[in-house]
Amino acid sequence: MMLLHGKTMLVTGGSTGIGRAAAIEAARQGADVGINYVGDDAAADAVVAEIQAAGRKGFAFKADVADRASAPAFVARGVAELGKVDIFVSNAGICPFHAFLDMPAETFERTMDVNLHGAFYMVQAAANQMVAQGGGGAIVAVSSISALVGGEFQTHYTPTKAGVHSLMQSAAIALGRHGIRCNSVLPGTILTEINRDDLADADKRRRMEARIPLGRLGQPEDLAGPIVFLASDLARYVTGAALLVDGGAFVNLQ
Ligand code: NAD
Ligand code: RM4
Repeated sequence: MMLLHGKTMLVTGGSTGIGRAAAIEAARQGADVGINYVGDDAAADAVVAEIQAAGRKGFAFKADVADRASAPAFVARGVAELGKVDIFVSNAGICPFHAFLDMPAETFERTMDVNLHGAFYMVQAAANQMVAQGGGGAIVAVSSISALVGGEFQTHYTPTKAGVHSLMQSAAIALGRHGIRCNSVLPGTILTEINRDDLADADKRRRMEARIPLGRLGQPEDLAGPIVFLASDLARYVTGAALLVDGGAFVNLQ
């Protein structure tokens, strides 16, 4: 059984990491998929090629989610290419690790603009399209375990992830009457570009691994199943929920 047969999905930050894995799995599960990204065009083209190899339609849309105009533009492109928007995955994010006391204002504000403001406008644009279509929909935001716990070098980042988690809770209420479900996934530490430098510190990496009951850091593909599940009709009565996908790290106090 294909969980997303006949559906269309848009995902921000779909060229690498978690967004890439979600886009490819969604295509394997029967969805046509459009990705948004910044940076490396070849990486985005490769994801589109994998979507097409799964027999689905795919396209890539290069735009900075911090630019408010990118949100209606991405959704309009999705409608033009795929006909409708059934599923929206708000995933694009950055984490430029930095100490708190001398955090440059630009670093704080850029992180807020991309991770939180970008998510807000993207989700709002997708929701308006879903309401206009009239057939409901599913929105999944990639929040983080960092919505629930802090990080010494993440004082700019963790509030954005708490904000995204909260955005899904409030949007679930605002959009329930339209049959649009809103949920978040809370990944633990997943090996991607976002933390490649941070985890190059062998001591820190060992410390992170030691906290995880399942005994390893995550891979982007570990998020694909949970995102597809929340997007699918199997989760038809799930809204306003947050799913930790962290190998058990959060609950491991002692
Ligand atoms: P990644 O760096 O591999 O992927 C980031 C993606 O977002 C890329 O496709 C990139 O092009 C895109 N992107 C970055 N800035 C953008 C912008 N301004 N506009 C549009 N696209 C932009 O990292 P990842 O780990 O896959 O991160 C994806 C999401 O997962 C982020 O929101 C991150 O906070 C979240 N997350 C990651 C982890 C982890 O440990 N890797 C844990 C919890 C949550
Ligand atoms: C996550 C979590 C991880 C970190 C990434 C960048 O939300 O905090 O530990 O590596 O962000």
